[in-house]
Amino acid sequence: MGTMLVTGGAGFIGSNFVRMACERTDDHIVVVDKLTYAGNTANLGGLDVEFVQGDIAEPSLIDGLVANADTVVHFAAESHNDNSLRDPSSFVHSNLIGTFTLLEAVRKHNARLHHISTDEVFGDLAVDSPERFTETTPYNPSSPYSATKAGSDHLVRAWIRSFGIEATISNCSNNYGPYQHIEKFIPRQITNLLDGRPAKLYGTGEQVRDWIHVDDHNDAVFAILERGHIGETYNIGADNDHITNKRVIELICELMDGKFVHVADRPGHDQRYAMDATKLRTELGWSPKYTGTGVDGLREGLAQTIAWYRDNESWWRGAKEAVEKQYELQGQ
Ligand code: NAD
Ligand code: TDX
Repeated sequence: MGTMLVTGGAGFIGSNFVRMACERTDDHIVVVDKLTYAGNTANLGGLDVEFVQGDIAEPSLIDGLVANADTVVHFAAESHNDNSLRDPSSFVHSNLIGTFTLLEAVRKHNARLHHISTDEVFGDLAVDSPERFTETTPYNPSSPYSATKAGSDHLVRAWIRSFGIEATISNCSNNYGPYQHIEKFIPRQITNLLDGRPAKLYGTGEQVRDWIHVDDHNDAVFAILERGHIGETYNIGADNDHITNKRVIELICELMDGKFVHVADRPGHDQRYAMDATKLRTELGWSPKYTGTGVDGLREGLAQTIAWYRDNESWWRGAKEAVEKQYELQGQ
């Protein structure tokens, strides 16, 4: 039995990861999370983990936690593009300074690190492009969010090459599932419809996101932790790269018997993300559980996610008015 330190483990993907880790490993799990607006200890309710509230950019705190860890899984980040367009400073702090601080502790204490990143580091593709991002696609980020995530990936690679730290990186496409903050596309629409508001589609909605269920993402992270090669990067995606935002919102409206309206587009809106996860599938034998063809790749996972938000109104209710007020100011 070892000790696993999970940064950002009170957020959406991190808390789903911790829930999976409690089932899959005997490790003692320590979660460090700053509890920004996006972190919530209720996400870890009922789980047997040690929780430490703190900032990953705080060197003395992180040094002490990493000194006692065998493995570090690094989810902590500012994660919302729209927020990064309003105020990028917390993105530079958490995503760049935070990752740097963690890397220095990992280097000093020889811990095994897995760094969680995103498909957005590659920039975007044209909506009608048949291309997908591979692990060797050049970085070309668009927003302050994706630029700071790209920078954090570069830092991890530099620490692998220059200092020989034992690290892996994964770049995943858009996640959905339970415990996702209601500022994000899918839970925003579900909670709008539950509230009797219309769903809100940015611009024409022709953009494409390569949606993956959060459990499939985290299952891939486990595959990398267990069988991944040190120093390597793995793309994670579930081959849903043909479903437009409009089609997703139509499906949510169909499942919930609701309507949507068009609102102001996001400035600099990335058009299409598409991940080629061949390396992960062939080298590590991973495959997603939530699959299907066309929009059916999303139907089952969306129905489950809608049921979760319907059953857990107390989890999201408190944040709803303020989130919608902010979007309203942006014409969204
Ligand atoms: P989230 O915003 O729901 O959670 C982030 C968590 O990190 C929160 O609990 C927050 O309190 C914590 N945090 C932020 N800054 C911190 C700091 N300085 N110190 C300690 N804790 C801090 O985000 P998420 O959607 O769960 O994303 C998790 C990771 O996965 C991020 O690195 C993100 O870039 C990456 N990712 C997300 C997606 C997606 O679709 N959501 C896709 C690919 C990759
Ligand atoms: O109300 C909305 N209406 C809408 O049409 C919102 C909030 C979004 N959108 C559009 C914008 C995007 O094209 O939906 C798409 C998805 O938007 P987000 O949920 O904000 O995700 P995105 O910007 O694609 O980034 C997500 O995936 C990659 C995560 O938030 C990132 O953390 C991850 O790295």
